[in-house]
Amino acid sequence: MSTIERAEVFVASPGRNFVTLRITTSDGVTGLGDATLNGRELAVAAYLREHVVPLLVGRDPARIEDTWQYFYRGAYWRRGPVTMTAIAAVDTALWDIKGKVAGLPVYQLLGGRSRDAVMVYAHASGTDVPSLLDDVARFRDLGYRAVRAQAAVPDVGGTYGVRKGSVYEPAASALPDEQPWSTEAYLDFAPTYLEAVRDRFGFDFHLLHDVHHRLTPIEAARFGKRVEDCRLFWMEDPTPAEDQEAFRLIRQHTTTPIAVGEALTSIWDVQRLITEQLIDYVRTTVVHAGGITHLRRIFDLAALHQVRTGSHGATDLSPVTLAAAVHLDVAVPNFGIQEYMEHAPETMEVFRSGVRFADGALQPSEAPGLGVEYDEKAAERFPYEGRYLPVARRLDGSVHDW
Ligand code: GCO
Ligand code: MG
Repeated sequence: MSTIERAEVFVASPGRNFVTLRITTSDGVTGLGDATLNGRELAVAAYLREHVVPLLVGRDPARIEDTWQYFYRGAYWRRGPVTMTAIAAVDTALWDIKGKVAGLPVYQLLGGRSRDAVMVYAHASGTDVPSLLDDVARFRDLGYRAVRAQAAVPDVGGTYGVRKGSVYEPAASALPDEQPWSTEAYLDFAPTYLEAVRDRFGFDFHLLHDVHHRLTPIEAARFGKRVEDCRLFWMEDPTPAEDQEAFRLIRQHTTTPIAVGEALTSIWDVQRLITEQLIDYVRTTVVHAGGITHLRRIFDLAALHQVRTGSHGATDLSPVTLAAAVHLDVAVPNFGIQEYMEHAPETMEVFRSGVRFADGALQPSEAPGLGVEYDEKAAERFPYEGRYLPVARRLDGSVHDW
């Protein structure tokens, strides 16, 4: 029987910080898992090194489900982003290995294709409305069929989602950047630029918007109602999702579709949202929600309740997560859309991925496994640098949800 011989944790910063797990079997087969938790990278690296790797060595790499149960139930302590990201890395690496052993791309192990391609949405942003419109035009010219639009709220610095350089990177400072927030200014301004996008480009493409957990349920309800004529594909994270019940109030007031879940880590965190149809798209991802095994379980629950998938895919999720996501996206019946931002060139030097973009959609690699290789030597050129996500404060100085 083949056994797990080695599991190595790599922490590097090619373009941004990534934590990567590589499992090697006694037959010399390797598998990769992403273990990146933005701004908390070393916590997951330590959890893996201290508490997971010693228990992995000697196990049967073919027993993916059993290994998942062992690290979830066997830890006694449940859920939480650090634990679930570590379990995800193990699970993803074992699917990669299973694919390589079988000589099949992972999507074939998941039941094969349900669709020909995976529609993605791009991130358009602007420091003002004209620059946002230029950015939307650029993505449409690149062939995207779905675009998310975010613009800086006038006179309120540091609005979420506005790109500074060519790559959007919120975790850019050694200590958390403190950014001001005004709900009143946002609620007055955001609907006007979404309308400006529709006025200029019409309705032949999908328009999305990320509220990024900033509103109360009744504010979110007002926002959703106000933008109904923009026919958004979704409004994302209108209110923080710890309180699943809060979404019922939003739902009672607006037909604007709702997407939630990028910061949630287990099926229990989205159970009511899904079973009571309080959302339309579930944004949990491979890396933060326990890997391919657990995410598929969430997606299957979602399918029963006509909730579709819309996995998180910002650049703080490594190309290993993107590859795994695209294998799932192409296979599950209830796929909705996949978030996609191009990684920095340094990132792609270290992660050689077979995922391909064409006509506003992604294709999984046809190579056995996930189709991603990690270049350890190249990664050595990019040492880890501590970086935090920003913190938001209301204009009176109190802390708000970022
Ligand atoms: C998105 C997300 C990201 C997150 C980031 C946090 O919709 O893409 O909201 O931009 O803020 O991934 O690490
Ligand atoms: Mg988001």
